[in-house]
Formats: sequence, C-alpha cells, structure tokens
Amino acid sequence: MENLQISVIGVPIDFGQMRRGVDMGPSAIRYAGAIERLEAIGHTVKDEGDIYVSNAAQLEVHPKLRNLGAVVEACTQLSNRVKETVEQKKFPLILGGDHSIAIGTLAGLAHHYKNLGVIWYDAHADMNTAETSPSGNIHGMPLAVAMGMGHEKLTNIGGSGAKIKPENLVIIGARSVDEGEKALIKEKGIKVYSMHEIDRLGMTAVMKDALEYLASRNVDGVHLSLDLDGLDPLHTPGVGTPVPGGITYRESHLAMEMLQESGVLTSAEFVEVNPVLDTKNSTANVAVELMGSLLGESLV
Ligand code: 6HN
Ligand code: MN
Ligand code: MN
Ligand code: MN
Repeated sequence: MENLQISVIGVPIDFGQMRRGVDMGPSAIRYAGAIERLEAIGHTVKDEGDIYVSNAAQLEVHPKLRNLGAVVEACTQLSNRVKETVEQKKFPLILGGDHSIAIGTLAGLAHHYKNLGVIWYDAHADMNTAETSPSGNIHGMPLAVAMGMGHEKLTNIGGSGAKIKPENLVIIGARSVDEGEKALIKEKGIKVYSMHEIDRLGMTAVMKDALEYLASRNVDGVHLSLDLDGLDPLHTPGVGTPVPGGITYRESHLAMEMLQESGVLTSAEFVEVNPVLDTKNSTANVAVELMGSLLGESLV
C-alpha cells in the first residue's frame, strides 16, 4: 500500500441543520484517535486544525436556506484549503461538521479534478434545493449545489457552475429520499444503490458494480463523502437525522476495504458526527475504525 501524505481539516459547523452539537464532530473524531490510527498504518498525517466558523446570526439570513451566510463563509474557506491541499499533492481528509461542508470540499476538488467520481455513502440523497427542501436545511442540499443547482451564493463557491457530473456520482445506502430528489435522480439518471440493492445483491456486488461504473466513466479521482447516518443508527446513533434500516458495521468495513483495494480513492470526508446525541463517543469511534479500513489497515 502506498503511504500517503494526509492533511486533516476540521470543519466545526452545525449551521446546515437544526440540531446543535455536530460542530463538535471534528473534536470527537480526533478524540477517538483518528490521527494516531492513520499514522499507525504508515501514513504521514498532518492535522491542519479547524476552519474558522463565525456566528450565523451575524451573517446573511434567508427564509428557505437556514444560516446561508455562515455556510457560504465556511464552505468558501474549506474550498480554498482543499484546493491548496491537492496542489501540495496531499490527500485531503475532511472532518465534519454537518454535510453542508461537502459544498466546500467538492468546490475545492473541482479545481483539479475535471471528471471527479463521487461516492455518497448516506441514508439521504442530499440533493434538495430551496424549492424542494422540506426543511430549509442546507445539509440536505450539497449534491444539488455541486451539480450546479440552487442559490447562486452556494453554486458560486470556488467558482461558478457545476463541480461534479451527475453521471459520475454513486449514492450508497439511500432510504430517505424526498419527492423532489426522486424526480432529480430520475431526470439525471443518477446511480443509486439503495438499501434495497444492498439487501438484495449484498455489499460485495454493490461495491464491485459501483467501482466498475466509476471506472467506465474514466474518472480522474474518487471522493468518498461518508455521512455516518448511512449506517444503521444501532451502530452510529450520534447523528442528527437517523433513519432505521441502514448499512451494518460489517458491510461498511467491507465497503471501505473494497474502496481501498481499488486504489482509486483521492480524498474523503466523514460528516454528521454529533457527540451530544451519543453515548461514549461511539459514532466517532466507528468513523475512525472505518477510516482505518478505508486507508489500508490490515486485519491480519
Ligand atoms: N444529511 N432530506 C432531508 C432534508 O431536510 O433535506 C434530510 C437531509 C439530511 C441531510 O443527513 O446530510
Ligand atoms: Mn491549482
Ligand atoms: Mn444523511
Ligand atoms: Mn448527508
């Protein structure tokens, strides 16, 4: 396995949704031993600290995009940091924070990857716009924004226009998808492996198919955006929007191992860890264990 130069960037933001505490995600994940775990594999890891997130109340408010100004400010900074990290030939590992941060991550990656593949591991499809969103929460919108849809203050982060192509995206674990999102998935022909496919085919076949699909798209990199609510809340209860009937702990390790084996991964983010909703930091612990499998820890 190739030893990587990993840059860890924390984004302590909880303004993309309504439950406070997910801003403590980066601390919880560090406390669970992320840095040491990756170093033990043999990687060179630099903890770059956290993005500064200012007070939402002091920035722009919008009736259908909760805390718009604060999310734009944090994602703009993150986009720049991710862009610099890739320029330095380092592997960006981003710790959330709620899933709105993916707007910044994908904007930063798009600067270098013109045909980026994205694996979205999540109970949700995260492709609402202000018009389709049932909640007004921006953490339910990052994929729409990355595809160039939504408020221009969001789509203009890191440069105007789409950052990813719908045909280079695969969603794994979906089981709570809103009507507007379903319509968009159909319209764009987005590849979704819902819980139905995971149950029916098994994770091995799902990951094999997903990786073959991305390879057939000739992607120039693959980003993993892992929302801890993709797993079943039995394993990761410390998330703001849990949905029962999710991916198991073991299936998730397998998925991470297969992604590692494929050798195509170029960046990753772990989001939605909310230690306030947790006991004994269990969700951050799972996040760190999955990071181990993703980045080459061997079982024997
Ligand atoms: N997440 N689809 C719902 C909404 O409010 O748009 C839930 C979104 C959850 C987002 O978990 O990252
Ligand atoms: Mn550049
Ligand atoms: Mn989710
Ligand atoms: Mn999500």
